[in-house]
Amino acid sequence: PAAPTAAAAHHSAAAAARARTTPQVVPRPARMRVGKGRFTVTRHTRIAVRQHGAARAVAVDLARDLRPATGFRLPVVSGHGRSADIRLRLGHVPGLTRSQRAEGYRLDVRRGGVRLTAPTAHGLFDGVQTIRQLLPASIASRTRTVGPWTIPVVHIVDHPRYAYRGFMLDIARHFQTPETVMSLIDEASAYKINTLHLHVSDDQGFRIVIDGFPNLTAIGSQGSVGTQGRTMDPGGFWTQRDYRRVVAHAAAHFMKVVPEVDSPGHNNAIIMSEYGDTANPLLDGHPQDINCSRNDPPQWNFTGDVGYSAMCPESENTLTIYDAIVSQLSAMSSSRYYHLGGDEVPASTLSHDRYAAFINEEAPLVTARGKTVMGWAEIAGAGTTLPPGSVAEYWNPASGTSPDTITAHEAVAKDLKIVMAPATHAYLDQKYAPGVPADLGLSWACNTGCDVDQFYNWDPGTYVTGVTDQDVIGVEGAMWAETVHDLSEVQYMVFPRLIALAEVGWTPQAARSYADFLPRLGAQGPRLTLAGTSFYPTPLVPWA
Ligand code: TNX
Repeated sequence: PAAPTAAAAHHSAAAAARARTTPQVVPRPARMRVGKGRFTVTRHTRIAVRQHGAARAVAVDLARDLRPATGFRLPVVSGHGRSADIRLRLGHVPGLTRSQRAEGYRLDVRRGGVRLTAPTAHGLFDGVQTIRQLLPASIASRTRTVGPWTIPVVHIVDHPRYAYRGFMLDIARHFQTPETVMSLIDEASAYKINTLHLHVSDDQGFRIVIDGFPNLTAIGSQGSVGTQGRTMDPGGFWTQRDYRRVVAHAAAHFMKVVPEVDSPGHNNAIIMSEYGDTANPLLDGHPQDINCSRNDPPQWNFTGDVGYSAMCPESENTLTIYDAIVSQLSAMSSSRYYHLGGDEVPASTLSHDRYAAFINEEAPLVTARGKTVMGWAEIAGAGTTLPPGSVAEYWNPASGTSPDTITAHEAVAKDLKIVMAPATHAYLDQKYAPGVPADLGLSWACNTGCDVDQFYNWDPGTYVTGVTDQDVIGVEGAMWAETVHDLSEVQYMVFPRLIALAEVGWTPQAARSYADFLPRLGAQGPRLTLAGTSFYPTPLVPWA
């Protein structure tokens, strides 16, 4: 960690003073008016909730969040409650448009009590995250701490800018346990991130059991980046039960899970697993015909090389394998989207026509399972036919009118929607600064660094000229895992940058400013620390 500079220390004193007076909420609410005085949570405070089901579950979660630090009982009571309670209810919020109702909420904190209203349980959950941040940072402590547990008097009407606010995690390059992923769900959802995109397969490993294709995990999960020469990176896989547990944990945090098995490239692990699967009754006995990689026969490659592997679009076996993958993952996943990958297949590996043929074969497998096709932006290229409303994830750093923005233009021309994840503003695997951190991160998109300023200072709605805000459904931070091995390394790359992206995705552009953001981000430092979340203490931020 870099030593704080004198300027940062000075900022930090100023930030601490502001923190005592101004609410430090991230993402910044769309509308917030701060009044005088404070509400105090005491050992008599109750949480009242009018409705049953999902709304009540949110109330129970709030109580559970606040109990460790306060030591209060905070009983959850049903019904209207008393004015001195923290009262949650599903109900109409005037001033929210139709689309804003999905996650909008209204929070009224008075000296005498707290009232949270939302049209949906998801909105209540978002409002609860705001309440947690309005409490002192020590609320994040996992052991009993002294209060007072006050919430400033505020009136908030809030809703997200974009419906899709994603965090992508690559569990293929290095395996991560379900527990690690569930911790990240807890941490991301606290900043109102609502989608977990799981990249479950890549050249180095296939990570989820697929019924009928035991080799995918028996063979395909054994390695990871660096396996040769680094015996501490053993690989691993999830059972379908593990996957369902993660989906359920995400659902409890109002996050939807989008699975991705990359195709037709980035799949050497699938090829290595199935190429020799001649006895599999689901295949035709000649599964070697799936291999269109540069190597024939294929061979393991545990480096970070990309672009050499591809499955053959002409092979029935290829389709059989993908049909099983798509149908089983779709059935277990909560998002309406299924991500079929589609990135980085150079014409020297598979001609563009064959690439497009592959995408055109796989897309119907996805729609047949009731899912909307999502893929990296290359899926919009010449020759592909995708249903309107399919989603292209734009990852190229090119912006404005640059010729490299072609994939975004092709996507819009085909009536696709866009998730913005330009590498220079949304790639969580890139180094913060040259050589920082020394042992983690890549730098291909960020030679001069990609710190929170880069992650904050861009507008997804105008990033590519000709792609309008109407075309964009959201943003996503992508945590590729060539260099990270465990939860704490992942957290160090993810935080604090994902918090900046969370605000890019939530807060109206006109209500965002970097200067206003920095002290609010700084206020998250003690919260992350108390929660045991490792993060990069960038010198750009006046940490509280
Ligand atoms: C490019 S971006 C990739 C990934 C790598 C990443 C590393 C994209 C769709 N593909 O395969 O992990 O760069 O930063």
